[in-house]
Amino acid sequence: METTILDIEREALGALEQVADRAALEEWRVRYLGKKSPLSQVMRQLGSVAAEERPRVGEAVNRCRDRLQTAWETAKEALSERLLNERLASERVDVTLPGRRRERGALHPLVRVMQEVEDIFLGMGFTIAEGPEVETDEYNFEKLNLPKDHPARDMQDTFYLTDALLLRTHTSPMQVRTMEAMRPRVPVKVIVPGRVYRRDEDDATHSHAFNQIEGLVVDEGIRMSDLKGVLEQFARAMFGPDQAVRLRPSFFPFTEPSAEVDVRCINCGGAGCRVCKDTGWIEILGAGMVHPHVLDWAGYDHRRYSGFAFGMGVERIAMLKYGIEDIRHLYQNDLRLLRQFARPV
Ligand code: FA5
Repeated sequence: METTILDIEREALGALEQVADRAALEEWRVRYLGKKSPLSQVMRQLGSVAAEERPRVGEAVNRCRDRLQTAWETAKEALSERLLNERLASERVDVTLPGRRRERGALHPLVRVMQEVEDIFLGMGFTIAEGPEVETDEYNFEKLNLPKDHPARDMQDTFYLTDALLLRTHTSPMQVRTMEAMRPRVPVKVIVPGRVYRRDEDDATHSHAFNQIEGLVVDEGIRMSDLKGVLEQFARAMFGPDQAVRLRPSFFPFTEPSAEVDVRCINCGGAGCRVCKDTGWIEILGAGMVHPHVLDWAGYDHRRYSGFAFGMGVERIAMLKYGIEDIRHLYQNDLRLLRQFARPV
């Protein structure tokens, strides 16, 4: 009987050495320490052992069970430690590994220029408004003194959705919308950035979809010299402190008098070059004093109030500022162009 116990112990300890994971360990425990284990069977047979032998055999079984129990506990701890070490090793972070480089985005040059223009006008006390790109004929033309069949409409032929709805050809409808929303309060002092559309043939300086920034100031006593002063201030902030500005007489049905505004050619400084077509000047915007009709229709009596307005092409400003010779470069998303502007946002 006692040799059987020793065999059981040897076999159990041998099997314990083979245990490699928690499931096997549990299996081992059930098999050698459970109710149906060989040791329990020996205990059950104790009745058939001679009475004087019984205490010794019983004791031997108990000692054997104690040793197996201790061996199991030791194995369990060793296994836990091994599994933990394996996990630590497999999940170790190698801090010497170089990090993954993140591609850094940048503002598109047009967005950058828009923000610069906005900042300059915010600094002069303007607020920013936005208007709809799908506009009514009424606001895009009629309320701007451009009745149906007015020949000046041809200068801004566009994409019509219905007879009365179109993609706006300029941001000027927002002059009217802003005044209607503000009346009778003054001063009105707002800029309006936004996308506009025209049936222009695309070429180096024209696009069928482009961006404008409208400006409008209405108050008592606003004069042409205020317009010139604001635009000079803008040109110097945008292009440099010595930048000169020139107003050329022009025509817009919604301003009277009207002007086109040129800046001294950034490329040649006024000497004459290909960029300025040898004139020494480059046009950046249209402007003028708000026409009395437009003021009256929008709810500001022209006998009391006056105002100026301007509308600049954002692409043209960006091209001038950054020496981009073809407007189409701004829309093609060629990374070689965009990377040049990849300063941190
Ligand atoms: C206008 O759009 C007037 N609404 C401007 C205005 C506002 C006048 C307020 C008076 C008072 P014009 O069509 O000239 O004007 O366009 C204004 C500017 O938009 C131009 O100076 C030019 O910089 C830009 N521009 C015009 N057409 C295009 C085009 N097809 N592609 C890119 N830029 C353009």
